[in-house]
Amino acid sequence: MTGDALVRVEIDDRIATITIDRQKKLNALNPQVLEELDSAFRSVESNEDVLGVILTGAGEKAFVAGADIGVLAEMDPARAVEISRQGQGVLNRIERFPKPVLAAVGGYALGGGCELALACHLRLASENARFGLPEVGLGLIPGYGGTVRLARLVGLGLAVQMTLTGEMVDAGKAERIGLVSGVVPRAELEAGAREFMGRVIKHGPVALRMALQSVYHAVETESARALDHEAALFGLLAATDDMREGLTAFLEKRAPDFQGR
Ligand code: DAK
Repeated sequence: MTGDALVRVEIDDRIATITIDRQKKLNALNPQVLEELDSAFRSVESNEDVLGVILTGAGEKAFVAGADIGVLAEMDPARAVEISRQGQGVLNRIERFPKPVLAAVGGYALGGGCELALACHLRLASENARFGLPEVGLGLIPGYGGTVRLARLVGLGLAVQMTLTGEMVDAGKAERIGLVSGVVPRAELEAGAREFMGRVIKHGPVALRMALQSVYHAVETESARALDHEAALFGLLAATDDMREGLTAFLEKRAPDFQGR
């Protein structure tokens, strides 16, 4: 690896914040950023102290303004396949991450940056956030899952509209169409993301992991098989201390104390 790190990880009160910090290029995704993102998520996955992850971009202007256009401009077909594999690998790791991942979007989330936010389980935007898939204007199509994940979230009509026009959607519209869960002033994004994640990770970690597994498995599977899978996960949960603790705590009218097993 050459130069300074472009991704940093901070852990505080059981939440890991992963920050992409390449501000002079609006946090655009180059191979170094993708490699560091991958190792950041790997390290957080194996850290038992971490219950949830906030992914964000440094600076006031951008979450991530896309894949690095300079890198894309130089790729030949073989390099395009490499770039594609690397990016898809990172985004798939995030989507399948066993702990909740929230994108805190403070500014532009364009192209690969929008796709990165889409790969996260939850999204919170600041008022200056802008989402868009401008790839067709560059003679490209979204290559990190945007043509798949956007339609799942906002429906086919809006996804096709955003993909074909390449136009940006502001934070208010993003909330109305279900692209983000909420919008807060830029100065409150970090605190808002932590508060949101706090409302998630107070729950049983095993239940959260299995809920994510079930929901994401279901969107790719026909209903009968998805229901079988959900039932199997439910059976596994019945063997956990957390499930017993959650049910007992309710009956005893106290807060549960989940241990993650
Ligand atoms: N890549 C590289 N540099 C970028 C960049 C990007 N995506 N976005 C911004 N920058 C750089 C600018 O070039 C500028 O650098 P300097 O000229 O100062 O060196 C710096 O960041 C500040 O940007 P601006 O001066 O342009 O700032 P403005 O406020 O005027 O404009 C903007 C902000 C976000 C509207 C504008 O920067 C912009 O339009 N940026 C490009 C947005 C974009 O088109 N994003 C989509 C990129 S395409 C694939 C997988 C994935 C993809 C493709 C293939 N395969 C699997 C093969 C994904 C493709 C994309 O994401």
